[in-house]
Amino acid sequence: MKTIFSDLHALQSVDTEFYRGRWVDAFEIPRRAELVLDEVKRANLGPVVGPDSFGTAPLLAVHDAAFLRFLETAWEAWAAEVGPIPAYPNIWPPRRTRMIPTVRPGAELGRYAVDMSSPVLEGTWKAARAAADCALTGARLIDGGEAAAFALCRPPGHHAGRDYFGGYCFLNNAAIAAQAFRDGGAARVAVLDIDYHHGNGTQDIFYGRGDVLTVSIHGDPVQEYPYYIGFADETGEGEGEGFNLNLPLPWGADFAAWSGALDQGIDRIRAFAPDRLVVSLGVDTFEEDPISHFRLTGGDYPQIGRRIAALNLPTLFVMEGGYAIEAVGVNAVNVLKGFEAARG
Ligand code: OKP
Ligand code: ZN
Repeated sequence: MKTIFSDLHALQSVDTEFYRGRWVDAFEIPRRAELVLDEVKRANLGPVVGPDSFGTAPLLAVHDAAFLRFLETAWEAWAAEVGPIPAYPNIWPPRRTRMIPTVRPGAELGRYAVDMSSPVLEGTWKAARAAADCALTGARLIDGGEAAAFALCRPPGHHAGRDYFGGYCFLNNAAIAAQAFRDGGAARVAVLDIDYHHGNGTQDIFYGRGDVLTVSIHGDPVQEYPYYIGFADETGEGEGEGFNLNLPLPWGADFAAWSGALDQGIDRIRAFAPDRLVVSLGVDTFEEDPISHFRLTGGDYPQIGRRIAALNLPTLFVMEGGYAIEAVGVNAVNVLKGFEAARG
């Protein structure tokens, strides 16, 4: 399969992140994407191509217009008031406030950010746009007849909602691609999120819709980021009732437990009979991941790819998390190799 990759990801780069009250070495770093790319090449997965430019229309199909304007202009406004340093919020709107726009960059950051893990930098908008373009290019390749594609997106996307960013995510690459599939004529699209963390942004974006099924296997929000969402009883609302499936697992879950959840997710997707599948591919389920608590081992990843391949759907893989730096490339590419091996 083809891999879609842009060097512009490297514009999103910080040395440190605020983690449990301390500034520590950043986990979500450019080297992650470089190592995945190296492994794509080493393993001969297929050609690596750059993204096409899609403009803002496909972003507006998923995200709020004022939110996108904010992301595009936040750095400039912050740098003018504060100086050329990473833009972090340190205030958030309390509950039950009216969301009246302000002219202060710090206040606008707090309006749209859900946490402090995703600073807005000079190149953030460019990097996030390039990642979304990678996902959209993958969707275009599949609409053009390719059986599968790998959008090597960075920054990741699945924590970004219609009008919020956080968890290292700015634009929801997987949701943007899923919506592009719909707009390209697919009647039903499924998103399978196998990142360790709940795909809260993706769930939220499609929560009221029956045309996009969202399935996520993740650390139980009672214990794990994003904490306030991702519980098993969140099944969708209105026309979307029954079209969101959360499969939370406790810390320490091994492949036996995880793979039972994958079976449930795959059964639900098969019953939905979608025209296209988007896989939010995180490999932070790995036992050595520094911020996660599942116990998958390296040998499990090809098997995941084989099981996804059995759905026999045109499949777009979209890179999300994975922070065990020495393993992120091998584990991600092993999912794709397992998929390819099963498809023949
Ligand atoms: C992004 B993706 C955990 C701190 C969490 C943000 C995690 C974002 C993960 N104690 N910080 O889903 O891999
Ligand atoms: Zn994750």
